[in-house]
Amino acid sequence: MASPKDWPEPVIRVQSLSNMAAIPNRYIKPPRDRPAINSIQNDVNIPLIDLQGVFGDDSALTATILSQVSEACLDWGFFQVVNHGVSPLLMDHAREVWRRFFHLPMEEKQVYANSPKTYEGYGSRLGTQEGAILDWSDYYFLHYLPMLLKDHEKWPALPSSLREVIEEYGAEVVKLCGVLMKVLSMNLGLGEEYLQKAFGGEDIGACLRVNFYPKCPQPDLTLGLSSHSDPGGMTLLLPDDQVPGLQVRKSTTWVTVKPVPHAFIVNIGDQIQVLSNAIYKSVEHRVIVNSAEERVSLAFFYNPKSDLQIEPAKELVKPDKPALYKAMTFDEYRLFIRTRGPRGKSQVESSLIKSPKSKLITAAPPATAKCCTV
Ligand SMILES: O=C(O)CCC(=O)C(=O)O
Repeated sequence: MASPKDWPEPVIRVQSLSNMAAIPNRYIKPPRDRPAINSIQNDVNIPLIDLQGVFGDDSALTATILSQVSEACLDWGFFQVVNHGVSPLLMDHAREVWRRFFHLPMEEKQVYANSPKTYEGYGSRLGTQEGAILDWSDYYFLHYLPMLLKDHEKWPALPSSLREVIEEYGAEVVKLCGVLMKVLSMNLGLGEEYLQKAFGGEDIGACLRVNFYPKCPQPDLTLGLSSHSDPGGMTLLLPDDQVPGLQVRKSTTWVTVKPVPHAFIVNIGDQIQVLSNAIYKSVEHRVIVNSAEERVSLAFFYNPKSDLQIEPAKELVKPDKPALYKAMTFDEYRLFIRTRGPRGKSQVESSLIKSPKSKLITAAPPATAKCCTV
């Protein structure tokens, strides 16, 4: 399966549709996938963890933080972190510079129109299946690492500060990802550098997808981003500070995350599910939109080096817990989402990925879930 060179249909920018009275049929989801916005609970939360001092001199504090992260990974696969070391000012700048990019005239943005070959640039769909029902969002996708793939010429030249701000933002977020990888590795009982080494050491991959969700005249009929788990290793999301929209699946409910100011939302991706032999699981999430306000989010994906074989850590494979997944490179793995688009957890649960010996006890949760607001 190779990436096609072009989109199967002419690309329509969702931003150009946001003033219509009704959304085109292409964006109307089947009833089971629509956001059910009438059963909201305010008493559930994804965990919030203060990372201050995580690897400082106070070993009791380190142990407490590690245990909070461990619990969050096991219970939710999602958590928010504060006091994480990334400058709050830089976080605000990064989001605002991208918001300004999406408000540039269309001709400026079209210069960077992407293709499904690499997805780099300005895009409006994930997946290449002709006739697919689309999501209500545009995005910009770029490579931050490895150095070989980073190319400032493929990043927007306007606003004029964008390249510099994103360079600096990426460096700080990569540092934070390194800290979190160490925490996850230790919590799994592996050496503290284990996960980082398994990802390729210095040669890891990192990409940024900036999501732009325009106002939507009929938000009850569509989704900003369909349910999916992240194919990569770990994601650090900088959400919109004003507009909620991210929903995380918790068993049979959807929980709407209310972001804490200047927190990152961290989630486990499929590659860590594979490496941890499903001790940690990636979790489905999706985005709802609204008619009153646009929304901008920055998803920073921390991934294995793309041509390394990723498989369950030998240390986590036991006679009573065989390797649940086959070895596969991330290059091979991500072709699925790149061709089929976001499809819940169907990839990591599919027989293409699972090892024949596996008897995975986790069944995919039912397709419909109720809503909660966090
Ligand atoms: O916009 C969001 O809150 C989530 C984005 C996301 O899930 C993604 O980019 O994969």
